[in-house]
Order: sequence, then C-alpha cells, then structure tokens
Amino acid sequence: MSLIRKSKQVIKSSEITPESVYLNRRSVLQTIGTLSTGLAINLFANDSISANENQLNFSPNTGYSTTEPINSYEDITTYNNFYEFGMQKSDPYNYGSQFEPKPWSVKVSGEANKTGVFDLDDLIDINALEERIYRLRCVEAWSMVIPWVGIPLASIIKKLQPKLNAKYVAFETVYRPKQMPGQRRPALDWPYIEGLTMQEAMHPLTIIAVGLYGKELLNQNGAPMRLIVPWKYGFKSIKSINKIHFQSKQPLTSWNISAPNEYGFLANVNPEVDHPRWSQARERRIGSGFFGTKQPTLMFNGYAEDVANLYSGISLRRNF
Ligand SMILES: Nc1nc2c(c(=O)[nH]1)N[C@H]1C(S)=C(S)[C@@H](COP(=O)(O)O)O[C@H]1N2
Ligand SMILES: [Mo]
Repeated sequence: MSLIRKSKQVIKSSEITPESVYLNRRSVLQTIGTLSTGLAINLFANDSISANENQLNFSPNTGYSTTEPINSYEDITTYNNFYEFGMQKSDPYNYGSQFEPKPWSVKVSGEANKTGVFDLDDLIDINALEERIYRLRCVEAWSMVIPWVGIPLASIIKKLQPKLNAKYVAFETVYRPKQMPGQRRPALDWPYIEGLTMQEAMHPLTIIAVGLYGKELLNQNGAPMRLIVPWKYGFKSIKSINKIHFQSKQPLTSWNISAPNEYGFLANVNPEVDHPRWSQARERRIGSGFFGTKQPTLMFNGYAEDVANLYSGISLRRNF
C-alpha cells in the first residue's frame, strides 16, 4: 500500500474524469500496489495523459472507502457550500478564483507543547497521502461520494503534542475579505469557526484533505487544507483552515452561533432527528439523474459501526 507514494511519477487523472475511467485507474492502482514500485513507474510513464503539477501521489485506503459510485469531478467542484464565496451553490465555483491558497501557513495555539506558525508542509507529510472515498452528507439533505486525498488529522495532532487538558480542537478558516467576496457580507460571523472533541479529532476516520480525484483541492473545495469528518453533517468539515487551537472548553461554531436551535455542536448525521425545518430521513444524491430521487440517510452517515461508541450514554436528540 505504501509503494506508490514513493514514486516520483504522479498519478494522473484528466481534468474532468468520467467515473468509469477513474475507477478503472483505481483498480489498476490497487493491482500494482501489490507489485514493485519500478513497475508502477513504468506503467505510468506509458500513460498518455501528461503530468500536471497539481496532481498528488497517494495510496488508496480501501479499508476506509465506500464502494458506492463516486460523483463526477464536475459535480464535486461546481456544486459547493463555501459561504466565503457566496451563498449560492455555484458561487464558490464562479467567485473562488481570486483566492490564493499558496503559500500557506497555519497558526497553532492553546494547550499543546508545539505551538506557533507552521508551513503547510510541516504539518502534512506529502509522502503519506491516502485516498479515501467518503460520503459527504450535507445538513440540507443532499449528498455526494467524494474521493478525498489527505491524511488522518490524528497524525497532525500527534506532532503538535496536545496537553492533557486539551479536550477540544478548534479550527478557523482564513479571513481574507479582499479575496473572498462572501466575507464582505454578514451572511455569517466571519471567520468561519468549527470544532471537535479531542476523541473525534483523533478518530481514524477524521482526515485533513488536501486533494480530491488525485489532484490538489480547488479553491471551492477548501484549498489548501480542509477538515473531513464523514459521520457528521458537512458544515463541520471546515475549509481553508489557517488556525488550530487546543482548548479545555467546547469551542463555539459558526452555524451554532448563527442558528443555535438548528445546528448543534455534535452535528452527527442522524435520520431520526429532523432539522426543525425539514426531515433528515432521506437525502438527494447529487448527480443521481432524475431530479428529486432520494435515498434513505444512514445513522452516522453509514459509519455507525466505527463511531457510535463515541456517543454511548449521550442523548443524540438533545445533543443534535
Ligand atoms: N469555511 C467554510 N467551510 C465550510 C463551509 C463554508 O461555508 N465555509 N460550508 C460547509 C458545508 S455546509 C458543507 S456541506 C461542506 C461542503 O463541502 P464541498 O463544497 O467541498 O462539497 O463544506 C463545509 N465547510
Ligand atoms: Mo452543508
């Protein structure tokens, strides 16, 4: 599994890859994962698609991936929630291009031994990237299946050596109203903030994504680094993070500040607890063809086996 990432050759996928082509490429990758690195290089040297610098080396993590059909690159990069660029689903695609995600640094503060300002590369080992195909379930009752490229958040947190009283991790999105037109309007209390319990942050399903479809994240998806917590509603997965803070108290979160009766801190996907204004029992899979077709939403977005134990003894109705 760790063979491919050592290769200097990049893994290629065209700009807008049809799912079938992408999945074929994936099965090739899984096969060569068991062969030698040298062979992998040769295979890709023969690939007709030329290398782009925004393509990433990664190893597929099949153990943590769903086998459901993945959404198209076009769906994933044109239908977004990123209020910093506007409130319409097409706004992040249309108005995200002024944002400059390079170079990037992250300020780490609070209850940890290693604090200060870190370059992206200091926090994220680019040679350890994994691909994980996760469902993303938005609180607005739509969903997508996305092949993320990233690393476990736990690997970053371990580097930062949180102290024993660090019970929570708080995250902040960059504040750049000149590059983010949505931040020039009071849609939310900027900057966007989110948080997790330390247990949730250290959970092996929780990742920091730097790419998708094998390529670096585009601005609309939260370049250059964003959180992914697949068993929670999408709004927990904060984008373009430039601050991480370890603390003993539960962090404030943007959507909870904005509408506390609608969006809680935990925000676990739960088909049995409706949003005050709509049902959470079903979801519309983006790109599923016939408009309005809905499928049942799964408890913890289908990750119950892995995460239900984090919440034993807690009322998920009261702690929504
Ligand atoms: N900073 C920031 N992060 C954010 C948001 C946002 O508006 N601002 N929207 C959230 C919501 S509601 C969802 S559903 C996901 C959408 O991620 P995607 O556009 O990459 O699919 O991002 C989350 N992260
Ligand atoms: Mo969302």
